[in-house]
Amino acid sequence: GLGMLYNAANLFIDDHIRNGLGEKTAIYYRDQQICYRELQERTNQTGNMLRTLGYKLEDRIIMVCHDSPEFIYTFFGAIKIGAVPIPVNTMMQPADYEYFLNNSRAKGLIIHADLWEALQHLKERFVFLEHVIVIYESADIKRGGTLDFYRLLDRASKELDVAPTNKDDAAFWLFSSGSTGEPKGVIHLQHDMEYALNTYAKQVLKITEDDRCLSASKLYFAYGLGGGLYFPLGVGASTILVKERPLPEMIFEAIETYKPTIFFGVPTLYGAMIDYVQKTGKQFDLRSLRVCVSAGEALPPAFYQKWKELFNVDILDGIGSTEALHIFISNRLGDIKEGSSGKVVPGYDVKIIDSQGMELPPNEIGDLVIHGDSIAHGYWNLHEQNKKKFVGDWLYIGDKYYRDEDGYYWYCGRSDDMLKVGGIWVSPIEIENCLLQHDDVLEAAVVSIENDRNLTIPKAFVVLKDGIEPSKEKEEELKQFAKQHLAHYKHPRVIEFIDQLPKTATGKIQRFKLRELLKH
Ligand code: 3SK
Repeated sequence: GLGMLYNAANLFIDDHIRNGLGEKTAIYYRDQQICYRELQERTNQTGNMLRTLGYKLEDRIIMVCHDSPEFIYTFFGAIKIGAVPIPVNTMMQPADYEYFLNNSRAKGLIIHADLWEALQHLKERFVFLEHVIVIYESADIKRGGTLDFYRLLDRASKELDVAPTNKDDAAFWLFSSGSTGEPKGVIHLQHDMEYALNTYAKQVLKITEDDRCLSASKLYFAYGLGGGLYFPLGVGASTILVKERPLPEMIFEAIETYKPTIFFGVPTLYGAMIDYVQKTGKQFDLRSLRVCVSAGEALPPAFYQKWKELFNVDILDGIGSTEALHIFISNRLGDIKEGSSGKVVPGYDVKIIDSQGMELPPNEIGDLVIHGDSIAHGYWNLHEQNKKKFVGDWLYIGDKYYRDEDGYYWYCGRSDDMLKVGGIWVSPIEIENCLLQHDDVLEAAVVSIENDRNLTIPKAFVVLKDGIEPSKEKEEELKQFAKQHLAHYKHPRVIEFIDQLPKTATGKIQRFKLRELLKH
């Protein structure tokens, strides 16, 4: 009656103990080395803690966690009891967490103490929330009205019976930013991580038990979740976790200290790391790396070349999506076409289609659609958007692409207005809404532009209210305002004042016209 049982926690943790890897280091974190046996025990304790609190199959738990061992205990502890963890971005504003909690109707929130500090005043607004479980570090001051993660964990059993899930049960969600400005809950199933592991990680990266992975992209992003969590754990390898924001110096230091073999970054970071070396003249030893990975946006060929010149290691550029879970088109070791996203990853099918859905021949630009078994079940509670995005077997990525005669894919821009900054989706509407809160702003429209290094940055066109004069000072003031009210990476780097915005008859802003304006 229960069908074929399948639970991702078995594959990514328990099987390694059965296979004799219990004492092997699974996680490097600061001065700690956590072996697979300890990882299993802590994961089991987390599952038991949640079960004792009443969590059952399908109960959702929002995780606002730094990249740390507790992230992994919580993620797999919840999955093992059939509950559904939802890791979210730790850089958001309080109102964003209110949205994540209420939209998902999560019963639980597991959160690091420093992040709870900024959020606790909104507690009354989290209408479905029953438990706040706070992860304290030694220096944190404890607060009342919440549960203490480690106090509960230490009381819980290290043995845990896995829930009777099957491969098509929901395992976890990730929130992906939407063009309406509202993030969408992407529901991933128990089998999705194994599929991405067996395709991209094993066949393109050729990951083995001997690898050590370091992901600068955080675990709450689909890209970081693979690189920093279920790729290494899927093959009994090790992951190196860094809690802090990924700045060049810190990443260089982490590579020299922990000696990863695979590094996952985004173009903006590769650019910043190259700059850092060129400006400071410092030298770093990155010889432990056998391959670097880039995703999030197209990697400028100059970065690939400079990185190779400085460190003698290749960067493999690829494209993935939160809905697809990980990378489905990628360059290969020994087969790199600079500037392209590479070729289709085994296990995925890709088509480039016109507006009628007809497949296009090589060198013609169209919409990218893909097929493969790591694709999400769908968006939570978004019936209309699901019909457009998940069409039969095909996932509409929302990017314009063409394929050359040799089978390499070339990125040509977004199909809609979303922008990707530093590899992270940003909705123009969110930035516009923020600017509109400023007393002097009448209208705003945001588009992406490329900076002098071909990286995407947000640019805002602003119409000022009557009587307010455009000036350099006003531009600076608006930028500061946006910085204060938005996650840092979202603020518009450039602001141009104009008299009016192009609009449709029904008053919708035509951002594509602004993009065209920029070309001339
Ligand atoms: O942005 C990407 O290319 C990507 C790669 C892997 C997983 C998820 C995403 C969004």
